[in-house]
Amino acid sequence: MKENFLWGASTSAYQVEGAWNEAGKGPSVQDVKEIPEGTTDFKVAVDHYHRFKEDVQLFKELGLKAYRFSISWSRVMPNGQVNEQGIAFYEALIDELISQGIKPIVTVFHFDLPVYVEKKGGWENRETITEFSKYCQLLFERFGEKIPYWQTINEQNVMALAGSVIGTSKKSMKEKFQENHHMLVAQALVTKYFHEQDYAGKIGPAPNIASVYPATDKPEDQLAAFYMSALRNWLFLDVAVYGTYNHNAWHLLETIGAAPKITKEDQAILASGTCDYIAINYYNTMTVSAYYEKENKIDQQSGFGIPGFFQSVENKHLPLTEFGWPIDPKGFRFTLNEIYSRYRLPVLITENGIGAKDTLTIDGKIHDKYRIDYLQEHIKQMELAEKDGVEIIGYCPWSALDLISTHEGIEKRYGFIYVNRTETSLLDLARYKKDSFYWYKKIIETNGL
Ligand code: BGP
Repeated sequence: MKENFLWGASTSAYQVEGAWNEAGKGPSVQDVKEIPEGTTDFKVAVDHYHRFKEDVQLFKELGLKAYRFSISWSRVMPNGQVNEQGIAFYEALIDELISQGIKPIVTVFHFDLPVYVEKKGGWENRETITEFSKYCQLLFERFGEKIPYWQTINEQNVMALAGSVIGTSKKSMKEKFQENHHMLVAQALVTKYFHEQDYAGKIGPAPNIASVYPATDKPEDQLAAFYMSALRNWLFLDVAVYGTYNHNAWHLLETIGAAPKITKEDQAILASGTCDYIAINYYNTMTVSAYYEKENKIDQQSGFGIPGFFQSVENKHLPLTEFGWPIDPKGFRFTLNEIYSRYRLPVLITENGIGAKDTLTIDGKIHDKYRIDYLQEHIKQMELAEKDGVEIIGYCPWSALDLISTHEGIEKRYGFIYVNRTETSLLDLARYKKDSFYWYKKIIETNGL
């Protein structure tokens, strides 16, 4: 990859930190949501809040050039007021990273709306736009000089399309797309503010983008793929990059009665706060046919159907992970190219990885060859995408260390670093380097070679 490429790794606040009610932190929707039976909650997570120095040491040994994490809104503004102890935690983390030569990459909002905001109606209430702006202004003021890349909102498209699974919203499509609209306005407002203040860093959205394949060569399947992509991918990036709704996505939303109410003023705001770069999370592609009636199993990566437009189908050419997500490295190259040819903005990969049930051996090893294979194939395709001409800033796989999966507990592990705990017992929370740790270290040292 090109010089100064940001080989990194990612996490999010509620999935690693723990200390869910310490040092003035208020609850977020993730702390109070119903969790699936048999999986752990987020109260201790992997105790990164107390062990961040040890973790940053391991990141340094791994050779990370960048670490992408999120800030917990309910830790720094638990009830609308600043919690200086929360700010102090992130300040210490950021300074520790910088002192070890690791660039801090920050996501402002990753699925964890504070409960005090949710109680007032959450994103359905327009006042949340103001609350979010206050929160972002605080972060920019305190950390604006130290962060080279900011992401406004993680996987806003997943919140709109699979909110019930990840615990962010259980409402109807109509209500969710109204919430979504308010988030888009909030994102544009803070982006505009960030630019006006002339901070040194760059700011962008972080949706989960997946190219969509037609199930067959039938023209109606082609159109189905086009429409799913408009709704799942381009709606979010068109607003972030061009400041306007994608007209196909809008037509679909109107047809199913889910188009949000938007004002002239909103339109002007969207146009005035467009992004500097695009961050994306990529796990796999989607495959769809023309619509037929079918029950949909929804999670972040499963498909879904919209009557009259498209229906997700299985892609029999793709193997599945242990947790049933398709594996499609070539789709990664295709997705990166699709994004770049539409928007011509640099792309930062903020998530990519494989969830698996790792085993800690008696001598403290984790032989995660499946993870090495998965990441290696994706890196190869990313390098081909770069050769195709896509401008890529960095690659931050999910996840730097093991963390609690949003809806499948600790047993679905993603990290380079193993954390010794189970769903039901915290054990000693000790850190162990997986085989993938040593492999990724070499990848970084040789700049991908
Ligand atoms: C993305 C989220 C992450 C993470 C990842 C893996 O949707 O941004 O927070 O959870 O998916 O998902 P899961 O934990 O469900 O396997």
